[in-house]
Amino acid sequence: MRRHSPLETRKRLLSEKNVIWARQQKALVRVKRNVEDPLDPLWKEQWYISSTNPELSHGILTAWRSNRTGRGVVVAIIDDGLEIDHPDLRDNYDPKASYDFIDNDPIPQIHYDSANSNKHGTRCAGVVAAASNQICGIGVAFRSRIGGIRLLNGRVTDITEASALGFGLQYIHIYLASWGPDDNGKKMDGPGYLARKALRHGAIKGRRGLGSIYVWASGNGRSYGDTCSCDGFVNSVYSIAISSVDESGRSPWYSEWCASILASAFSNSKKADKRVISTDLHGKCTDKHSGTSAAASIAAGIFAIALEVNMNLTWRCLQHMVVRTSKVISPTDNDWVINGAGYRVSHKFGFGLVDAAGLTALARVWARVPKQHVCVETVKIRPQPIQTSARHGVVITSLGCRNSHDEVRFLEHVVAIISLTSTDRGSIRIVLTSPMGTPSELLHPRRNDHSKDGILNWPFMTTHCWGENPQGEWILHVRKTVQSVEGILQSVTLYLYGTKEDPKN
Ligand SMILES: [Ca+2]
Ligand SMILES: [Ca+2]
Ligand SMILES: [Ca+2]
Repeated sequence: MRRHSPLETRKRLLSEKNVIWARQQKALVRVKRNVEDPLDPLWKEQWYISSTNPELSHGILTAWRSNRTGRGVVVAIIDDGLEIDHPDLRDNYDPKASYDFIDNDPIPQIHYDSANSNKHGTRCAGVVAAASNQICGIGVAFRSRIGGIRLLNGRVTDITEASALGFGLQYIHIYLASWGPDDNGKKMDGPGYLARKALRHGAIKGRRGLGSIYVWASGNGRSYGDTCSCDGFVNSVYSIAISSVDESGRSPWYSEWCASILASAFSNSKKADKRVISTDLHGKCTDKHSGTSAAASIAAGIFAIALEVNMNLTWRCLQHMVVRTSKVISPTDNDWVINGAGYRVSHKFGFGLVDAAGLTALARVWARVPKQHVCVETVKIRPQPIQTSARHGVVITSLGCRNSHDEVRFLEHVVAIISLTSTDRGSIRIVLTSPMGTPSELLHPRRNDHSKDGILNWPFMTTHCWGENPQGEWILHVRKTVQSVEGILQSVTLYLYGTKEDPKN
């Protein structure tokens, strides 16, 4: 049989009365859009970026594939300084985002000593913004700009901390802070009067009213029995507290737990080969960055990527998006609960592993959240002895300030300001249960804390009621774990942050 040419075939087909269209099909060139593997020599060890297991991944490669790498976003590391001439940092170093609050000069260059004790800020910076080149590894947001705000390694006062937290509010987008009170499991400490004001001022006035983003490491003191609910920086509604997850999705031995953690990010575990790659002093690289500092640095890089997608996100938009998109890890861990708004949340992980792919997808379509309201419930309680069993919790009935201009129907953060006396503070446990039945452990017993100072107006914050309706009975259980300890619960005030309108996007 004679073969017809394609042209003849087409003509014959078109001559048939039932054929309206005919074309010869050709093979087209279509190339998969793979990200070229970075050339940085330590890239092959950057498991926390390159993981493609969908259940255990930050989704950073997905964001990179859509060309989101932090371009145009400025991140400042508030720490012990920065090796500003490090070959893997200098291209992204931004002097306008930098200041030295120890020596009061504009250059945050670290001070060297024989122990290399001031390497922390340089290591955090590399995780965020080490350049894409043939040196060390690559940062999560490798096209963001990085500043150093030198604060540690010297006498720090409230006014210095406040100045650092308020530096460059209209220029810097994200501040990364991986420090705080000693994680020895004894301290109950946080920002002083001025630093508290600075955090609030940054959230309200920073980024021309969109609000500065403060990313905070949750703390490394769990082996000392410490909890991040005793760290006032972590407890602040204006900071995003990040805890650690190891490569298998578990909470590592050092990572503190508390109800104010918003989300988590990868960091080291017991296995020596699973640490975080970064820049180190003297132009070197390190594969030993670790702890919740490394996790918070990864999160700050991911937030820089999200801001590149949408520079109009407010500080609250970003928190809502983290709640919405973070991934449940270790799903069988028995600390996860499903709150009244349907979110899974945990004292170890917050809402889960920060997801760059989810955040960038949501950032494209996100509509700004409604105005924030704060409904304050001042409770009249008779001072009452703290018992080992707390059959009678304190009941706080809230209408969510219904029909007032403070009305809250969709919660964001909840803060319980509590005062109590105790002959041994470390034996106190405090649990707040929301009207929709979600328990937040506001304080767990700490074996090293034998303070007799009690607790005076401490703001315990929980993220766990996010999205719930606050109307109904809140129940506060304060217990002691040791019979001989004496204590009296003196006062409780609830601050219910949220919106009257549904913030669903
Ligand atoms: Ca200096
Ligand atoms: Ca590099
Ligand atoms: Ca701590």
